[in-house]
Amino acid sequence: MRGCVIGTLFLLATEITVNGHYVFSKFLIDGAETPDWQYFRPIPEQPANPEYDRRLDPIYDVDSVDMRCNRNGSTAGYGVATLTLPAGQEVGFGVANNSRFMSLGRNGRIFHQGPGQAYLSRAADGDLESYEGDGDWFKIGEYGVKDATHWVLDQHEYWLNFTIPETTPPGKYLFRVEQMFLRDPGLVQFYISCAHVEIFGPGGGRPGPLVQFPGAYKKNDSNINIPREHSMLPPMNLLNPKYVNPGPGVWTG
Ligand SMILES: *[C@@H]1O[C@H](CO)[C@@H](O)[C@H](O)[C@H]1NC(C)=O
Ligand SMILES: *[C@@H]1O[C@H](CO)[C@@H](O)[C@H](O)[C@H]1NC(C)=O
Ligand SMILES: *[C@@H]1O[C@H](CO)[C@@H](O)[C@H](O)[C@H]1NC(C)=O
Ligand SMILES: *[C@@H]1O[C@H](CO)[C@@H](O)[C@H](O)[C@H]1NC(C)=O
Ligand SMILES: [Cu+2]
Repeated sequence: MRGCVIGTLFLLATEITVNGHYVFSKFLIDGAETPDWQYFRPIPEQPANPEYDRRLDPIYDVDSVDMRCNRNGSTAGYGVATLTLPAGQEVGFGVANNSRFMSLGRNGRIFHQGPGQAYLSRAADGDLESYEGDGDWFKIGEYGVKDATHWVLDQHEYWLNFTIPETTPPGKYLFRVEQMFLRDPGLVQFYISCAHVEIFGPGGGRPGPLVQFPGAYKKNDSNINIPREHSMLPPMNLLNPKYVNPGPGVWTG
């Protein structure tokens, strides 16, 4: 009997952990989904675990190089395909549908509500596969606060959408999506992925402000080191003071 109870508790705990995480791996372009990982830098499944896919784990350390493109992502560009996109295109970021956990019924969704943003960084020499993301990044969109108790990005959405600014200089870019679960100070979860895109269009814009990863965020920033009653749990108080997404302002082209 005791074993049974412990077993049940263990299963519950495991489910909560497994359920709550996700990883961005595909685009939605004009209603069509791209295959998981085709244009996204892979994340090592380390150590391999048949019960749980560790690629779903978020990044916690804002000072880590993994803030660029997830675990080992800055050097994971080899063999990743590049998606050609016109400036002005709207693009959705979606999370992997991990069939191993289908029974839990929440796969393919962005499980946590919270802030989200997207950044671009150009591969200066045009070689995206070897680009480590150590150059400049600019923000092209963000999802913030809707009202005192709601985020614009609600729980269990499928797609996080951004529009590539019309005057983005043509070229090859890392396209970085980032979504946050403001769980507790020091335990903020960052869901980050980088995709390879080539943008074409008239250009002419001067993107900015420019930031680097790591560096753009600090552990003690008020939008990262934030008490739960001002972020995720009642009374939330998202407007008092108003939550401001981390990083630079949005460049709209
Ligand atoms: C990821 O990077 C870490 C630290 O550099 C390294 O120890 C590890 O072997 C890498 N893992 C893979 C699968 O490349
Ligand atoms: C996820 O994959 C399973 C198995 O391939 C499929 O039945 C299901 O419809 C998919 N769900 C979504 C949201 O794509
Ligand atoms: C993103 O766009 C898709 C397709 O138009 C839509 O279904 C979805 O609700 C949008 N996501 C958000 C968070 O608004
Ligand atoms: C961050 O805040 C903690 C707690 O207030 C403090 O101990 C620490 O020195 C701060 N770190 C930095 C880098 O400011
Ligand atoms: Cu989670």
